[in-house]
Amino acid sequence: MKMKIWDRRRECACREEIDELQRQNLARTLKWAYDNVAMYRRRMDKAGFDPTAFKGPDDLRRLPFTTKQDLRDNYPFGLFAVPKDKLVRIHSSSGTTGKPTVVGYTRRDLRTWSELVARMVTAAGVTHRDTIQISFGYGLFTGGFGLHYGMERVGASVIPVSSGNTQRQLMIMQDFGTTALVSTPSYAMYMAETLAEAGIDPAGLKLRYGLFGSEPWSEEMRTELEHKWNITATDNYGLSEIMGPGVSGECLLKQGMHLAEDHFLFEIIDPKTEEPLPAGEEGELVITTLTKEALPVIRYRTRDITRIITDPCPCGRTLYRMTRVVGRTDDMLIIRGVNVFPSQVESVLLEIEGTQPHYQLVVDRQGQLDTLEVWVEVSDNLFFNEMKRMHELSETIRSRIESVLGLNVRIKLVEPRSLARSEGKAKRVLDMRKK
Ligand code: DLL
Repeated sequence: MKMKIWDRRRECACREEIDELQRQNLARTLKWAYDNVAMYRRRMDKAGFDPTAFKGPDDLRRLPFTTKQDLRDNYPFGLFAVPKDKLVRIHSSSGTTGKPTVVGYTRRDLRTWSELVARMVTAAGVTHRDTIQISFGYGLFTGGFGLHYGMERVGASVIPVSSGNTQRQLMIMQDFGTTALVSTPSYAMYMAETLAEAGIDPAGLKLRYGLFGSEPWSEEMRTELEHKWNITATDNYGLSEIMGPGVSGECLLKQGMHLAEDHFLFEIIDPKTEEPLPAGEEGELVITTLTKEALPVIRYRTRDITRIITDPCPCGRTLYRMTRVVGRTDDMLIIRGVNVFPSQVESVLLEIEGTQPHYQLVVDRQGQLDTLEVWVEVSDNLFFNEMKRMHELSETIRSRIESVLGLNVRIKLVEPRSLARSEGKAKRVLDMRKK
């Protein structure tokens, strides 16, 4: 397979070059943050850290982490390193609890962002000949605009359809000849279902690629989406506090997401002890920005659980990769002492015939113990079929989850199309304990 590389010089740089670039930019960022952001100056002074004497990434470990709470505490612009007149864009997280987190970009930051998204989408197969349907929300969320400008940078024809109005999405896809769909995997699944209901054969569409991200999804979900849409689907990752989409993304070999190591420094820590973990171990991803002007961020705790792959990728890119994110530490469920992420349950469910990729996890508490009930939609034909097969299916799911995840859960099979569909990030967990 011949694959285009957007920025060969950077993406295929040798390790020494990347290390040196990181060291230089890290030194600059630490000084920049010290000189321009009161919180970082205070923290570095307290740690006895002199940014001008900085030697290399190992020194960084003496600095405390930055958290989402720090951004909230400095709401809205307290962590910005530039005066407001240097900002050319402001985004923000949805902020379902408390104040949202606000992020800003200078003109140069926006240029870097488009460049990194261009790199990421090129790795996922997109070229200037493609027609891109961006079904991420446009607005304060970084998904819509982030992908938009990166795709334009590549020279692709961008359709900024935004999320929602699923019927119209399909009409546009057919009439405009969309070749790549950009959305969350859960919304792509919902669209695929609407497609099937409308009796449209995906083989008749021009669609070739799906670039999915912004929420955890399993390898089994990828297989479903590729099959339902007749496409190649890749995963891409990012977060607004660091930049937005474009922090990492898969190439067409689909074996982990190449990290933009020339613009960010990645560490993996044990989320409990907060100690750095050796290369290759699974833990929480911590990111330091290396070139951001408006909002430099030092050792940001993403809460995302992943692993860094240092083996060379056959695509030729030398940038390290991260594995699919299993979930956020905040979304990890602890059920009778077993730690589990919704995406792990998803993997098991989707391997079982008769179930649909629509499910919800309901967590409750009985006495001191948390309980988990898995609601899963069954296929049309099965639902209207006899009870006996329903019981069998329910028992198959229960025992598979028990043997794979070591978790004893209750299964509730529900009618096709009865669970809520998502047009953005899916809400997989319904937590009754908080009610
Ligand atoms: O979701 C940025 C983005 C937009 C990435 C579009 C990719 C595509 P936030 O809304 O700030 O930003 O949410 C960031 O979403 O910390 C992860 O928990 C989760 N997340 C993002 N991408 C992935 C992914 C955008 N590929 C949070 N797999 C992150 C799993 C993801 N989780």
